[in-house]
Amino acid sequence: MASALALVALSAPFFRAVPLPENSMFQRIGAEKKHGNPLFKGKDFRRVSMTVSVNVSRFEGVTMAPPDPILGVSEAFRVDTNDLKLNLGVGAYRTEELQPYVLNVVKKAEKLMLERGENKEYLPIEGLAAFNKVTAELLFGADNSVIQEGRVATIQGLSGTGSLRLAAAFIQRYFPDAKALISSPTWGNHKNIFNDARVPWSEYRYYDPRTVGLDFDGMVADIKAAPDGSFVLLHGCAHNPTGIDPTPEQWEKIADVIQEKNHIPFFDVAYQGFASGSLDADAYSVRLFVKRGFELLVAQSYSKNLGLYAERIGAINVVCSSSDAGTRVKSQLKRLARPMYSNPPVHGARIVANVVGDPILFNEWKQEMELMAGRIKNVRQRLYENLSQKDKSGKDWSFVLKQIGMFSYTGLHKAQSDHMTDKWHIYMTKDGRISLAGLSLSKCEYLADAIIDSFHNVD
Ligand code: KET
Repeated sequence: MASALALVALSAPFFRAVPLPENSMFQRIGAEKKHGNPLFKGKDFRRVSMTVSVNVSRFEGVTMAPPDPILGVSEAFRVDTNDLKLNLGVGAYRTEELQPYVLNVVKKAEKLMLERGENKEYLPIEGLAAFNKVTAELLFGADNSVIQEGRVATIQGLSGTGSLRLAAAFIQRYFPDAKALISSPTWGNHKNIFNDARVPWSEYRYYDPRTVGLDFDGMVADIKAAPDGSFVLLHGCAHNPTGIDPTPEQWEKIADVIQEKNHIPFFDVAYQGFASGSLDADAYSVRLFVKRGFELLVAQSYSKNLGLYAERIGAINVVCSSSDAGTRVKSQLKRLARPMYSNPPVHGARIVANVVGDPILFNEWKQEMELMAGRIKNVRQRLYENLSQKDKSGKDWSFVLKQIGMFSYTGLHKAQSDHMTDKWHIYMTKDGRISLAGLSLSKCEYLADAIIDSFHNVD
């Protein structure tokens, strides 16, 4: 058992028999007392502290946490020394050379920021005003009546995750009897977020393995069966992990049933611009619900579309039926944020405000995003061609082309996904998801061989 240092407080009488070394903590404390340190004045100073070596950790009861199903994959990838290794676990964009990519518009915005010599003062609890303004406009459209009428409560969050977590805390506090509904499957962290915020959740059907498509009837039936007034978590676009989105007609029907049940839509928008390459097209679902008059929540992230993963920049927007309600909601979101992280970081917020708020940089961003989305579409196409040419079994791989966004949901089960890693050094999540953003054209053939082998040879 590892020995550890522990700080223990013990009563002085226990130490009578132990000779104190010169200069020990006790002697110094005693000396201070003798000379009348004002801190100890008038106190019976019988309890003292010392550092002792013990064999049993105070944290003995802490068990080992399992690795995170997504971020843990990157950790495992890092320690693999095989040259063929490929990280298709986390949804992070790489260049054709499989290197991380910092967008040119981000570099330009940072240069501007440096030239202006902006300070590092605390932001207000709700974040940078210029960021909050442009982020809501980007999402809803600047001319949307909810913005004009001041009905959106927007506060800067710690990227998508932090914004979702803050919204979950808000739900727990103001709707303690409400339940969240999440798709089956969904991004793994949604469950953690609601669990930690103590919001009960259940799943609605979403993915149909038989068609490798949307189980629309199941989805509608489950949303209908949920208790009235539930929060329905919806992926705004590029559903993670399946890459399958409802059609515009299906979105209308989903809105019908949510309205009928008095549920509250809660959108997670982590891929605006990444699904289709167009910021407006990818905001379709959110804007449709807003147009239909719903009060709703939207968490936003700039990790993927601006490549600001480590800056932790995003927002939570709550659309309310009146500006008065919006003001009150915002005040409560701030109240929740203050004891959690006090106020958000400024750097990423300034980058977004500069890029989205400047017409020239904004246009350059759109072009860069089209390039990124285009590269993903190219590898998707190439992977499909390699799979269909190489697999002689007649299996239909066309679902790869139908899915959108960063990911492909291969249909490989856990043992097959393990085989992908163990034999082929291809790192992916155990639900069979691969991030095409981490794939290059030159690696498609290797990946196709690995998928075909794992699919046909592992039960
Ligand atoms: N929502 C969804 C649907 C999502 O896929 C992610 C990230 C996030 C929110 C949060 O991202 P943030 O960086 O907090 O803004 N997904 C990728 C990374 C991760 O798991 O953290 C992923 O699925 O690989």
